[in-house]
Amino acid sequence: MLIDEAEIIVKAGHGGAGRVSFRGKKTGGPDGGNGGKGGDVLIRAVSDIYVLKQFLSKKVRKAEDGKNGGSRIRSGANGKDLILTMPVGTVITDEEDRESELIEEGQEILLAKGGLGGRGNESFKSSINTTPRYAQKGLSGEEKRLKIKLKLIANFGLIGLPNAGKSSLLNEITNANAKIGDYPFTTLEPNLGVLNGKVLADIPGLIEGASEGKGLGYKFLKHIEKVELLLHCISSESDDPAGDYKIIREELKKFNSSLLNKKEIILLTKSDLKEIKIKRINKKKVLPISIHDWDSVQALIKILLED
Ligand SMILES: Nc1nc2c(ncn2[C@@H]2O[C@H](COP(=O)(O)OP(=O)(O)OP(=O)(O)O)[C@@H](O)[C@H]2O)c(=O)[nH]1
Ligand SMILES: [Mg+2]
Repeated sequence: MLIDEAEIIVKAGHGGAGRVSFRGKKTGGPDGGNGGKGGDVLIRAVSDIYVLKQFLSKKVRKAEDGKNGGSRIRSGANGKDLILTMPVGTVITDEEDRESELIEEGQEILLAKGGLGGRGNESFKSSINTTPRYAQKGLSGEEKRLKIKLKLIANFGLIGLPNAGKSSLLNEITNANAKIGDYPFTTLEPNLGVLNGKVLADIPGLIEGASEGKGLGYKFLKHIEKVELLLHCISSESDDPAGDYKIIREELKKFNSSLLNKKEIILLTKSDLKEIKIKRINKKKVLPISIHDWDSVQALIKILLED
């Protein structure tokens, strides 16, 4: 399951306290060291779209506190930064509705700043006060409540009637693990998968009358409005593949006629089940494919990666 929304609390580390101490009794000078800085909380963008699932169970994340200062002017160690990974395409919104977005892999954004460490008594020594008996506490780290949303823009969109084999293909060529079933409307929400950094969206099957509210798929067409290429799946088992094709095109047109101008590949799926004689639909070449025919799957992958 793809987690594309989460609410989390991040806490940067508390600064360590400064120390009050003095050198051996006789010499007596102050030697308390400073506290270390608390760790920051950052995010780093990665290409794995599934990493947000870490926030299902761990919603509160905290960076390390700074260590307290020691005697003999030893500073406390700084707390370690906490680096959270989130996918490229994640939008983070804070409580003041300020947004930041992860745009490219490796990008880092500071979410919460660690608190400064307190100064130890040695640092307050002056000609006026040679034996200060005080030190500072460390400051607390920033704490933020954040909303996280993954806004994916798919490169390729799988469309077709229910049961055409869309989700099976998605699973075959990407890291997705979508539910498959030998009945219509197995897919209830869009599934996403990644093939060499390109995102493939699989939406619930469309049926005739989808634009009048029949079936499920219509409202999900928004997820494929921006794709570069449509993968139109038609089952080889169909008695009328060209008719199936027309039904879907008609619904696409009603949703947004510009969808008809997108590049598309017509896939005759489950080609292992029936010998295919059709060469073209709507004057476009069709590509027979079966998840049980490795060569046919590789041929599709090749086209997608060249695209
Ligand atoms: N023999 C064979 N069966 C396939 C192939 N691809 C899919 N199937 C079967 O066809 C059925 C439907 O597959 P799905 O991938 O769930 O179809 P879908 O288009 O995602 O269906 P919806 O989500 O309901 O729209 C399942 O029983 C699959 O096992 C194929 O290449 N060959
Ligand atoms: Mg499906």
